Amino acid sequence: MQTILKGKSKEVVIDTEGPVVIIGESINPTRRKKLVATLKEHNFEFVLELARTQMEAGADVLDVNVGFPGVDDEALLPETVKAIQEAIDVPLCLDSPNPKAIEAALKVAAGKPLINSVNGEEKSLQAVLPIAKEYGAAVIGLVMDDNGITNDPEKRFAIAEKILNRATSMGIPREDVVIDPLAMAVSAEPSACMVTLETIKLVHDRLGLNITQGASNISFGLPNRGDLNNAHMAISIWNGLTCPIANAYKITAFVRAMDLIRARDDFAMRFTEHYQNMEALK
Ligand code: THG
Repeated sequence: MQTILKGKSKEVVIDTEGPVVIIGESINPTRRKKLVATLKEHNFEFVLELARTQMEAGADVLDVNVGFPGVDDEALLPETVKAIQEAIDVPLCLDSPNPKAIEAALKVAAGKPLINSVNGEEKSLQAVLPIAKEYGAAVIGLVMDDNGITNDPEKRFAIAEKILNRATSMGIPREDVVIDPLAMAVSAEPSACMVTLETIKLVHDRLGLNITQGASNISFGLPNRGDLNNAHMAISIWNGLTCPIANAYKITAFVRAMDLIRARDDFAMRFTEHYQNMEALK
């Protein structure tokens, strides 16, 4: 299954049979005071710096989230999208809980973006899927619904299937639905990782869709987050995760290793190239 995203001209293929695609996470105001301060001034220099750093470090797609208290994201998200795509040819992942902000961004976005996100709630399905259809965008489906978040992988799977069926019934191609199994803090819920890993397996085996997840959510509140994230990432990829939302700076070397081990990087070309790129940047 191939989900094809596009920037101005650059095409990125998320392929269930191919190497891992990295959706760079760093354009997100969480813990980034400078990003909030510069966005408030409509100064996009720092956004571009974050974007370029993610690309150099191996990101294929950039997640763009400009959510902070008091923001008018219906104005700021499209402005930010324009600023990035005028400078960099990259497909974007438009990250907002506000369907109006997503639509405003789709109006100005180049190519074919990925909407982040829709979920199984009736209100969300009705607001977001028609927009995805109208603009020809791909969409991430979060496996939660009007009953909230369940810890039963079969129930999470059922929500993924519901989102897929609603999307295809509206004419959205099935390959343009990417499922997020909802990675959450294992410090708060002992079964958090197991539920997510099992959900990935069910979605991969029964639906064959591409799968994303926040790569650092599970380690929230714990020390040594890198090792924990990587252990979870290895099993996630093995079970069918294809396009994590992650800090490329921290994850690329690891996913290149996973691709090499899984025979998705002949003669270690990409593994070696990444190492050389990082040496050159030192
Ligand atoms: N699923 C989907 N979308 C998402 C998430 C998800 N979007 C937001 C988030 N989760 C993924 N994006 C980020 C962006 C920034 C940070 C984490 C996730 C972040 N994390 C560090 C921290 O938590 O302290 C700080 C910086 C760092 O270590 O690099 O900044 O799950 N569909």
